[in-house]
Amino acid sequence: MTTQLITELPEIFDSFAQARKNGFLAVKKLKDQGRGVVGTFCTYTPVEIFLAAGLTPVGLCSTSDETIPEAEKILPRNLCPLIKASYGFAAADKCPYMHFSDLVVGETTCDGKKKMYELLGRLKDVHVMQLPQTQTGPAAKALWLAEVFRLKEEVETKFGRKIGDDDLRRAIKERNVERAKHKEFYELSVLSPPPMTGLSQLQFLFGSQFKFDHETKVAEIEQAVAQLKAAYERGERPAPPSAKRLILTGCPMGGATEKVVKALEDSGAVVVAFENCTGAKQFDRQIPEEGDPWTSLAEHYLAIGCAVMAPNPNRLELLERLCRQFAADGVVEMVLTACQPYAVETSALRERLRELGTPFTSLETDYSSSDLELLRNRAAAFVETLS
Ligand code: BJ8
Repeated sequence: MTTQLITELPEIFDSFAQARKNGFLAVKKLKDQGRGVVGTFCTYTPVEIFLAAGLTPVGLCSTSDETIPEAEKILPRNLCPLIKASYGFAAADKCPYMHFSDLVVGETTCDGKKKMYELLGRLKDVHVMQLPQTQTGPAAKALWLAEVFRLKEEVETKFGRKIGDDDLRRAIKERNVERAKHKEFYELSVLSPPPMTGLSQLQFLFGSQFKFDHETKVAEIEQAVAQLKAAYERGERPAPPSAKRLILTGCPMGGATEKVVKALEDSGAVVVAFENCTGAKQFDRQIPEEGDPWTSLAEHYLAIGCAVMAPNPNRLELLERLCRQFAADGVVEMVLTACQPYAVETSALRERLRELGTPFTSLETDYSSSDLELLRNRAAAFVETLS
Protein backbone atom coordinates (compact mmCIF):
# COMPACT_ATOMS: atom_id res chain seq x y z
CA MET A 1 0.00 0.00 0.00
CA THR A 2 1.35 3.44 -0.88
CA THR A 3 0.56 6.37 1.37
CA GLN A 4 -0.25 9.88 0.21
CA LEU A 5 -0.70 13.15 2.05
CA ILE A 6 -4.25 14.42 1.56
CA THR A 7 -6.13 17.45 2.78
CA GLU A 8 -9.64 16.41 1.74
CA LEU A 9 -11.82 14.77 4.38
CA PRO A 10 -15.00 12.75 3.90
CA GLU A 11 -18.02 14.98 3.21
CA ILE A 12 -19.68 14.12 6.50
CA PHE A 13 -17.06 16.33 8.19
CA ASP A 14 -18.54 19.41 6.48
CA SER A 15 -21.89 18.61 8.00
CA PHE A 16 -20.33 18.69 11.50
CA ALA A 17 -18.17 21.76 10.80
CA GLN A 18 -21.29 23.64 9.63
CA ALA A 19 -23.55 22.22 12.34
CA ARG A 20 -23.64 25.35 14.52
CA LYS A 21 -24.87 27.47 11.60
CA ASN A 22 -27.28 24.86 10.27
CA GLY A 23 -28.58 24.07 13.76
CA PHE A 24 -30.30 27.47 13.97
CA LEU A 25 -33.01 26.27 11.61
CA ALA A 26 -33.22 22.91 13.36
CA VAL A 27 -33.85 24.61 16.72
CA LYS A 28 -36.45 26.93 15.23
CA LYS A 29 -38.23 23.92 13.77
CA LEU A 30 -38.19 22.18 17.16
CA LYS A 31 -39.63 25.31 18.77
CA ASP A 32 -42.35 25.52 16.11
CA GLN A 33 -43.24 21.93 16.98
CA GLY A 34 -43.68 23.02 20.61
CA ARG A 35 -40.51 21.41 21.95
CA GLY A 36 -38.86 23.14 24.91
CA VAL A 37 -35.23 24.27 24.57
CA VAL A 38 -32.76 24.61 27.45
CA GLY A 39 -29.53 26.56 26.99
CA THR A 40 -26.44 25.41 28.88
CA PHE A 41 -22.95 26.77 29.48
CA CYS A 42 -20.91 24.09 31.08
CA THR A 43 -19.94 20.41 31.01
CA TYR A 44 -21.16 20.10 34.62
CA THR A 45 -24.77 20.51 33.47
CA PRO A 46 -26.57 17.14 33.80
CA VAL A 47 -28.29 17.37 30.42
CA GLU A 48 -29.91 13.96 30.86
CA ILE A 49 -32.53 15.73 33.01
CA PHE A 50 -33.65 17.77 29.99
CA LEU A 51 -33.61 14.78 27.67
CA ALA A 52 -35.64 12.80 30.20
CA ALA A 53 -38.26 15.56 30.11
CA GLY A 54 -38.39 15.53 26.29
CA LEU A 55 -36.52 18.85 26.00
CA THR A 56 -33.63 19.83 23.74
CA PRO A 57 -30.42 21.03 25.43
CA VAL A 58 -28.17 23.37 23.47
CA GLY A 59 -24.71 24.80 24.26
CA LEU A 60 -24.62 28.59 24.60
CA CYS A 61 -20.90 29.23 25.18
CA SER A 62 -19.91 31.78 22.61
CA THR A 63 -16.69 31.44 20.69
CA SER A 64 -16.45 34.69 18.75
CA ASP A 65 -15.57 38.26 19.68
CA GLU A 66 -18.46 39.75 17.69
CA THR A 67 -20.49 40.97 20.68
CA ILE A 68 -17.71 41.62 23.19
CA PRO A 69 -17.98 45.44 22.75
CA GLU A 70 -21.68 45.12 23.61
CA ALA A 71 -20.84 43.08 26.72
CA GLU A 72 -18.15 45.55 27.81
CA LYS A 73 -20.83 48.23 28.22
CA ILE A 74 -21.77 46.32 31.38
CA LEU A 75 -18.99 43.83 32.15
CA PRO A 76 -15.37 44.68 32.96
CA ARG A 77 -12.90 44.49 30.07
CA ASN A 78 -10.46 42.25 31.95
CA LEU A 79 -12.91 39.34 32.08
CA CYS A 80 -12.63 36.02 30.28
CA PRO A 81 -13.79 36.34 26.63
CA LEU A 82 -16.05 33.30 26.95
CA ILE A 83 -18.08 35.05 29.64
CA LYS A 84 -18.15 38.39 27.84
CA ALA A 85 -19.10 36.87 24.49
CA SER A 86 -21.81 34.67 26.01
CA TYR A 87 -23.39 37.63 27.77
CA GLY A 88 -22.87 39.88 24.73
CA PHE A 89 -24.78 37.54 22.43
CA ALA A 90 -27.69 37.52 24.87
CA ALA A 91 -27.66 41.30 25.37
CA ALA A 92 -27.50 41.94 21.62
CA ASP A 93 -30.00 39.12 20.96
CA LYS A 94 -27.66 37.82 18.28
CA CYS A 95 -27.51 34.15 19.22
CA PRO A 96 -30.54 32.21 17.95
CA TYR A 97 -29.83 29.43 20.47
CA MET A 98 -30.00 31.90 23.35
CA HIS A 99 -33.05 33.51 21.75
CA PHE A 100 -34.92 30.21 21.53
CA SER A 101 -33.93 28.96 25.00
CA ASP A 102 -36.95 28.77 27.30
CA LEU A 103 -34.63 28.25 30.24
CA VAL A 104 -30.90 28.87 30.69
CA VAL A 105 -29.02 26.72 33.18
CA GLY A 106 -25.65 27.71 34.63
CA GLU A 107 -23.46 26.54 37.50
CA THR A 108 -21.38 28.39 40.07
CA THR A 109 -18.11 27.43 38.39
CA CYS A 110 -15.77 30.43 38.22
CA ASP A 111 -16.60 33.77 39.86
CA GLY A 112 -16.95 35.64 36.57
CA LYS A 113 -19.50 33.22 35.21
CA LYS A 114 -21.64 33.07 38.32
CA LYS A 115 -21.79 36.87 38.60
CA MET A 116 -22.59 37.13 34.88
CA TYR A 117 -25.60 34.84 35.43
CA GLU A 118 -27.08 37.44 37.78
CA LEU A 119 -27.04 39.94 34.92
CA LEU A 120 -28.22 37.37 32.40
CA GLY A 121 -31.17 36.71 34.71
CA ARG A 122 -32.51 40.15 33.75
CA LEU A 123 -32.72 39.05 30.12
CA LYS A 124 -33.61 35.37 30.33
CA ASP A 125 -35.11 32.83 32.70
CA VAL A 126 -31.91 31.59 34.40
CA HIS A 127 -31.51 28.71 36.85
CA VAL A 128 -28.15 28.50 38.62
CA MET A 129 -26.96 25.22 40.13
CA GLN A 130 -24.73 25.61 43.18
CA LEU A 131 -21.68 23.59 42.22
CA PRO A 132 -19.44 22.60 45.15
CA GLN A 133 -15.85 23.80 44.88
CA THR A 134 -14.46 20.39 45.75
CA GLN A 135 -15.29 16.84 44.69
CA THR A 136 -14.26 15.09 47.86
CA GLY A 137 -16.23 14.47 51.03
CA PRO A 138 -19.87 13.67 51.74
CA ALA A 139 -20.94 17.33 52.06
CA ALA A 140 -19.93 18.14 48.47
CA LYS A 141 -21.69 15.04 47.17
CA ALA A 142 -24.84 15.73 49.17
CA LEU A 143 -24.98 19.35 47.99
CA TRP A 144 -24.61 18.37 44.33
CA LEU A 145 -27.23 15.62 44.57
CA ALA A 146 -29.61 18.12 46.16
CA GLU A 147 -28.87 20.54 43.31
CA VAL A 148 -29.61 17.83 40.77
CA PHE A 149 -33.03 17.33 42.41
CA ARG A 150 -33.60 21.10 42.55
CA LEU A 151 -32.97 21.25 38.78
CA LYS A 152 -35.38 18.34 38.25
CA GLU A 153 -38.08 20.25 40.16
CA GLU A 154 -37.39 23.45 38.24
CA VAL A 155 -37.75 21.64 34.93
CA GLU A 156 -40.91 19.83 36.06
CA THR A 157 -42.52 23.09 37.18
CA LYS A 158 -41.42 25.18 34.23
CA PHE A 159 -42.36 22.67 31.52
CA GLY A 160 -45.20 20.91 33.33
CA ARG A 161 -43.74 17.40 32.96
CA LYS A 162 -42.86 14.84 35.61
CA ILE A 163 -39.51 13.09 35.23
CA GLY A 164 -39.62 9.48 36.39
CA ASP A 165 -36.65 7.23 37.17
CA ASP A 166 -37.20 5.31 33.93
CA ASP A 167 -37.21 8.54 31.90
CA LEU A 168 -33.83 9.38 33.37
CA ARG A 169 -32.49 5.85 32.81
CA ARG A 170 -33.47 6.10 29.15
CA ALA A 171 -31.74 9.49 28.81
CA ILE A 172 -28.59 8.17 30.51
CA LYS A 173 -28.47 5.25 28.07
CA GLU A 174 -28.91 7.57 25.11
CA ARG A 175 -26.13 9.91 26.21
CA ASN A 176 -23.84 7.00 27.06
CA VAL A 177 -24.17 5.79 23.48
CA GLU A 178 -23.26 9.26 22.19
CA ARG A 179 -20.27 9.45 24.56
CA ALA A 180 -19.02 6.05 23.42
CA LYS A 181 -19.40 7.00 19.74
CA HIS A 182 -17.53 10.28 20.18
CA LYS A 183 -14.79 8.46 22.04
CA GLU A 184 -14.49 5.85 19.31
CA PHE A 185 -14.22 8.71 16.82
CA TYR A 186 -11.44 10.68 18.52
CA GLU A 187 -9.56 7.53 19.54
CA LEU A 188 -8.91 6.91 15.84
CA SER A 189 -6.11 9.45 16.28
CA VAL A 190 -4.23 6.89 18.38
CA LEU A 191 -3.03 5.72 14.94
CA SER A 192 0.34 7.05 13.90
CA PRO A 193 0.13 9.20 11.87
CA PRO A 194 -3.48 10.03 12.81
CA PRO A 195 -6.29 9.74 10.22
CA MET A 196 -7.38 13.37 10.77
CA THR A 197 -5.83 16.67 11.75
CA GLY A 198 -6.53 18.22 15.14
CA LEU A 199 -8.43 21.01 13.41
CA SER A 200 -10.80 18.54 11.74
CA GLN A 201 -11.25 16.67 15.01
CA LEU A 202 -12.02 19.90 16.89
CA GLN A 203 -14.53 21.12 14.30
CA PHE A 204 -16.25 17.75 14.34
CA LEU A 205 -16.51 17.52 18.14
CA PHE A 206 -17.53 21.16 18.50
CA GLY A 207 -20.16 20.87 15.76
CA SER A 208 -21.62 17.70 17.14
CA GLN A 209 -23.25 19.57 20.05
CA PHE A 210 -25.50 21.30 17.49
CA LYS A 211 -26.92 18.08 16.10
CA PHE A 212 -30.11 17.51 17.99
CA ASP A 213 -31.51 14.23 16.77
CA HIS A 214 -29.94 11.35 18.72
CA GLU A 215 -30.36 8.62 16.11
CA THR A 216 -29.13 10.78 13.22
CA LYS A 217 -26.16 11.99 15.23
CA VAL A 218 -25.08 8.47 16.17
CA ALA A 219 -25.48 7.28 12.57
CA GLU A 220 -23.42 10.21 11.27
CA ILE A 221 -20.60 9.63 13.76
CA GLU A 222 -20.54 5.95 12.75
CA GLN A 223 -20.39 7.01 9.12
CA ALA A 224 -17.48 9.37 9.83
CA VAL A 225 -15.57 6.62 11.66
CA ALA A 226 -16.13 4.15 8.82
CA GLN A 227 -15.09 6.68 6.17
CA LEU A 228 -11.95 7.67 8.07
CA LYS A 229 -10.96 4.03 8.47
CA ALA A 230 -11.54 3.34 4.77
CA ALA A 231 -9.48 6.39 3.75
CA TYR A 232 -6.68 5.26 6.06
CA GLU A 233 -6.78 1.78 4.55
CA ARG A 234 -6.39 3.37 1.12
CA GLY A 235 -3.22 5.01 2.40
CA GLU A 236 -4.56 8.54 2.76
CA ARG A 237 -2.77 10.57 5.46
CA PRO A 238 -3.65 14.13 6.49
CA ALA A 239 -0.40 14.51 8.48
CA PRO A 240 3.10 13.17 7.78
CA PRO A 241 4.58 10.46 10.04
CA SER A 242 7.17 13.00 11.20
CA ALA A 243 4.53 15.37 12.70
CA LYS A 244 4.94 15.74 16.46
CA ARG A 245 1.89 14.53 18.33
CA LEU A 246 0.27 17.00 20.73
CA ILE A 247 -2.49 16.89 23.34
CA LEU A 248 -4.47 20.08 23.91
CA THR A 249 -5.68 20.91 27.42
CA GLY A 250 -7.11 23.94 29.23
CA CYS A 251 -10.20 26.05 28.52
CA PRO A 252 -12.91 24.90 26.09
CA MET A 253 -12.11 25.47 22.39
CA GLY A 254 -13.90 26.04 19.12
CA GLY A 255 -14.70 28.98 16.84
CA ALA A 256 -12.16 31.79 17.31
CA THR A 257 -9.74 29.61 19.28
CA GLU A 258 -9.26 27.26 16.34
CA LYS A 259 -6.39 29.67 15.70
CA VAL A 260 -4.34 27.89 18.40
CA VAL A 261 -4.68 24.52 16.69
CA LYS A 262 -3.95 26.09 13.29
CA ALA A 263 -0.79 27.75 14.65
CA LEU A 264 0.47 24.44 16.04
CA GLU A 265 -0.39 22.42 12.95
CA ASP A 266 1.04 25.06 10.60
CA SER A 267 4.28 24.63 12.57
CA GLY A 268 4.45 20.97 11.58
CA ALA A 269 2.79 19.32 14.61
CA VAL A 270 -0.52 17.48 14.73
CA VAL A 271 -3.03 17.64 17.58
CA VAL A 272 -4.15 14.08 18.32
CA ALA A 273 -6.43 14.64 21.31
CA PHE A 274 -8.28 17.32 23.24
CA GLU A 275 -8.39 16.78 26.98
CA ASN A 276 -10.59 19.87 27.48
CA CYS A 277 -14.38 20.24 27.57
CA THR A 278 -14.64 20.16 23.78
CA GLY A 279 -13.09 16.70 23.83
CA ALA A 280 -12.29 13.86 26.21
CA LYS A 281 -13.45 15.61 29.39
CA GLN A 282 -17.00 15.27 28.00
CA PHE A 283 -16.83 11.83 26.48
CA ASP A 284 -14.26 9.77 28.37
CA ARG A 285 -16.49 8.23 31.06
CA GLN A 286 -19.87 6.48 31.05
CA ILE A 287 -22.64 6.96 33.59
CA PRO A 288 -23.37 3.63 35.33
CA GLU A 289 -26.71 2.28 34.10
CA GLU A 290 -27.41 0.19 37.19
CA GLY A 291 -28.43 1.47 40.61
CA ASP A 292 -30.17 4.74 41.49
CA PRO A 293 -30.00 6.92 38.33
CA TRP A 294 -30.07 10.23 40.24
CA THR A 295 -27.05 9.33 42.36
CA SER A 296 -25.17 7.99 39.35
CA LEU A 297 -25.95 11.17 37.43
CA ALA A 298 -24.78 13.44 40.24
CA GLU A 299 -21.59 11.45 40.89
CA HIS A 300 -20.70 11.36 37.21
CA TYR A 301 -20.90 15.10 36.73
CA LEU A 302 -19.26 16.06 40.00
CA ALA A 303 -16.17 14.03 39.02
CA ILE A 304 -15.39 16.20 35.96
CA GLY A 305 -11.79 17.39 36.20
CA CYS A 306 -12.11 21.14 35.76
CA ALA A 307 -9.79 23.77 37.23
CA VAL A 308 -12.72 25.30 39.14
CA MET A 309 -12.36 22.36 41.55
CA ALA A 310 -9.82 22.47 44.36
CA PRO A 311 -8.07 20.10 44.45
CA ASN A 312 -8.48 18.91 40.86
CA PRO A 313 -6.76 15.52 40.50
CA ASN A 314 -9.11 14.23 37.79
CA ARG A 315 -7.77 16.58 35.13
CA LEU A 316 -4.25 15.25 35.63
CA GLU A 317 -5.43 11.65 35.69
CA LEU A 318 -7.20 12.05 32.33
CA LEU A 319 -4.38 14.05 30.78
CA GLU A 320 -1.71 11.52 31.81
CA ARG A 321 -3.83 8.68 30.46
CA LEU A 322 -4.31 10.47 27.12
CA CYS A 323 -0.57 11.18 26.89
CA ARG A 324 0.17 7.46 27.20
CA GLN A 325 -2.69 6.29 24.99
CA PHE A 326 -1.95 8.74 22.16
CA ALA A 327 1.85 8.53 22.51
CA ALA A 328 2.06 12.31 22.88
CA ASP A 329 5.29 14.17 22.16
CA GLY A 330 4.05 17.20 24.06
CA VAL A 331 1.15 18.93 25.80
CA VAL A 332 -0.13 22.41 25.00
CA GLU A 333 -2.47 24.28 27.30
CA MET A 334 -4.76 27.03 26.07
CA VAL A 335 -5.79 29.50 28.74
CA LEU A 336 -8.30 32.19 27.91
CA THR A 337 -7.26 35.68 29.02
CA ALA A 338 -8.31 36.40 32.61
CA CYS A 339 -9.29 32.77 33.32
CA GLN A 340 -7.95 32.50 36.85
CA PRO A 341 -8.76 28.82 37.57
CA TYR A 342 -6.77 27.52 34.61
CA ALA A 343 -4.02 30.14 34.79
CA VAL A 344 -3.34 29.33 38.44
CA GLU A 345 -3.41 25.58 37.81
CA THR A 346 -0.78 25.89 35.05
CA SER A 347 2.17 25.61 37.44
CA ALA A 348 0.93 22.31 38.95
CA LEU A 349 0.41 20.96 35.45
CA ARG A 350 3.88 22.05 34.34
CA GLU A 351 5.44 20.43 37.40
CA ARG A 352 3.66 17.11 36.87
CA LEU A 353 4.49 16.96 33.17
CA ARG A 354 8.13 17.79 33.93
CA GLU A 355 8.21 14.80 36.30
CA LEU A 356 6.82 12.65 33.49
CA GLY A 357 9.33 14.07 31.00
CA THR A 358 6.57 15.41 28.72
CA PRO A 359 7.32 18.78 27.09
CA PHE A 360 4.69 21.39 27.92
CA THR A 361 3.76 24.94 27.07
CA SER A 362 0.87 27.17 28.02
CA LEU A 363 -0.56 29.71 25.55
CA GLU A 364 -2.81 32.53 26.66
CA THR A 365 -5.23 33.95 24.13
CA ASP A 366 -8.64 35.52 23.61
CA TYR A 367 -11.20 35.60 20.80
CA SER A 368 -9.52 38.37 18.79
CA SER A 369 -7.12 37.96 15.89
CA SER A 370 -4.64 40.47 17.30
CA ASP A 371 -2.27 37.79 18.65
CA LEU A 372 -2.09 35.57 15.55
CA GLU A 373 1.54 36.43 14.88
CA LEU A 374 2.52 35.92 18.50
CA LEU A 375 0.71 32.55 18.61
CA ARG A 376 2.45 31.44 15.41
CA ASN A 377 5.84 32.34 16.84
CA ARG A 378 5.20 30.66 20.18
CA ALA A 379 3.76 27.54 18.52
CA ALA A 380 6.69 27.28 16.11
CA ALA A 381 9.20 27.75 18.95
CA PHE A 382 7.56 24.98 21.02
CA VAL A 383 7.29 22.53 18.12
CA GLU A 384 10.95 23.23 17.30
CA THR A 385 11.97 22.09 20.79
CA LEU A 386 10.30 18.70 20.15
CA SER A 387 12.50 17.86 17.16
S1 BJ8 B 1 -16.26 22.20 33.13
S2 BJ8 B 1 -13.79 24.28 31.66
S3 BJ8 B 1 -17.19 24.37 30.57
S4 BJ8 B 1 -16.24 25.66 33.84
S5 BJ8 B 1 -12.58 29.95 30.64
S6 BJ8 B 1 -15.74 30.80 31.97
S7 BJ8 B 1 -13.46 28.73 33.87
S8 BJ8 B 1 -12.85 32.18 33.38
S9 BJ8 B 1 -15.34 27.53 30.75
FE1 BJ8 B 1 -15.60 25.62 31.70
FE2 BJ8 B 1 -17.41 24.07 32.79
FE3 BJ8 B 1 -14.89 23.92 33.58
FE4 BJ8 B 1 -15.57 23.00 31.20
FE5 BJ8 B 1 -14.48 30.72 33.81
FE6 BJ8 B 1 -12.12 30.12 32.80
FE7 BJ8 B 1 -13.77 31.65 31.44
FE8 BJ8 B 1 -14.30 29.07 31.81
